[in-house]
Amino acid sequence: MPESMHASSRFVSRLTRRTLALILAGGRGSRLQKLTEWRAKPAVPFGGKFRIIDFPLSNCVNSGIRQIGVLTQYKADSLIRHIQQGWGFLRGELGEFVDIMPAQQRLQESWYAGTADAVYQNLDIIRQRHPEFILILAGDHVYKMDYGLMLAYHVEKNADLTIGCLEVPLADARAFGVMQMDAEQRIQKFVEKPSDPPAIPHRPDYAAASMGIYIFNTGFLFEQLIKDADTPGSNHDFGMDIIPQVIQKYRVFAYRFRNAQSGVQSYWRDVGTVDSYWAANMELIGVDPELNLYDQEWPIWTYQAQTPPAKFVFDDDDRRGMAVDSMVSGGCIISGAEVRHSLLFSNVRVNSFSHVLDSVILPEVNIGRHCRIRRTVIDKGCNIPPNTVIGEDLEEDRKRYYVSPDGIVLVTPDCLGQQLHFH
Ligand code: ADQ
Ligand code: ADP
Repeated sequence: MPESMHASSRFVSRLTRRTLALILAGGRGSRLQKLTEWRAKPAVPFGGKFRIIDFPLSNCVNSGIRQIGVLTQYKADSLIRHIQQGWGFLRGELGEFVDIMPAQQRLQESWYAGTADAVYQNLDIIRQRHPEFILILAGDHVYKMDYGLMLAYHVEKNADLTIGCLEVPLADARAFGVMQMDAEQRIQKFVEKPSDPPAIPHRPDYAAASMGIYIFNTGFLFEQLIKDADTPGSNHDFGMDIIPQVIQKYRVFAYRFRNAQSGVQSYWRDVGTVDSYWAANMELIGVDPELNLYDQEWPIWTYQAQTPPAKFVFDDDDRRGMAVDSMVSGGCIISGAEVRHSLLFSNVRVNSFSHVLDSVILPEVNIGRHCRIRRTVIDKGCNIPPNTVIGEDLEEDRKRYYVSPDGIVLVTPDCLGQQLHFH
């Protein structure tokens, strides 16, 4: 490594060590329908053996940020369990931790009002950690990002606040905070979820959207939160209240999320709907997906259940159990059945004469004999009775299951009249 690179990685690691990451993991994500009826969106399983929150958590650890708070609220049971089981490997004696920060720490009657309130309610705990920078992240986005580069940029710009920014098609921009910057990337205007989003100059079909990723200097953040808490009528939300308030007076910069080497925008997905959830999982099966889970330089850490290898069985009549063009996790048994272009999470069983195509099957699902399942997401623990056909006649499916605008069927235990499943 050349001397200058040594110096710059030392510089970055000094910054990451002085950073506390706060992951906002409280939102409900109701557009995921029944996948988030009983669990917070960050706890939704993703990619065969992960949960969505493993992505921001892994980004922190891989970036050298090992002081992390997870702010929970809505249906946090499975989220908390997952973090306790899977993320205990950080070394407390080295000052590393993942703290779970539930709502109602400050003896207030209310749960977190908005994202800023979620942080405000934990001010005392945060203060005790003495961070110099606070990195605020959403717990429900799937992406890989080196936050160290963003921190270096924040310091270089001498910024009070830096916001991660992504170019999105203008047509989608209404779902985001949208910003306008000057030539130095200093933000001049910021509107949360505008009805008429402004395009990027010279790129009329794109807007500069906030990724909901913020780096604040700690003192500056505290001042703003305390001010906001006393502001009548505030929603106590970063995008709606805090950011629009500070851009005129302070140094607020956009950090453009691009692949540092190629200049190409990097992978980032908000798997907020059943369609986008299905599509993002399906993408992983491709030959060269944008999100490479096999990248040893940027491992995605998770809770590893103890499972035996996946097994493919020829049944008694010599029918082949097989999966092609698919990802199959540990503990699965495909016996005399055919799985094509599908993603199977851990401990799934597919029994003889059944066909599974273009589907995402969450852990512990059992698919009985003679089933045909196509373009379907099946929630954890479902027991699909023999002879079930899903995804062929959507009108029929709509009577029992949720069918998305793109025609993806979502099957949850209650649709099958089944006992809900606890672990
Ligand atoms: P949204 O994603 O619409 O926009 P929000 O619903 O507030 O904003 O969620 C942000 C994150 O905070 C999510 O991870 C959510 O789970 C979590 N969260 C929400 N309320 C919470 C609470 N009270 N306690 C704890 N966690 C909570 C935001 C920004 C936009 C930006 C998009 C990018 O406001 O400006 O463009 O993210 O996705
Ligand atoms: P996860 O699937 O996130 O690990 P659990 O193991 O707690 O969460 O739940 C598994 C299944 O049980 C989910 O499909 C969910 O629908 C259901 N479930 C979870 N918690 C409850 C609850 N409190 N009441 C009813 N059903 C629940």
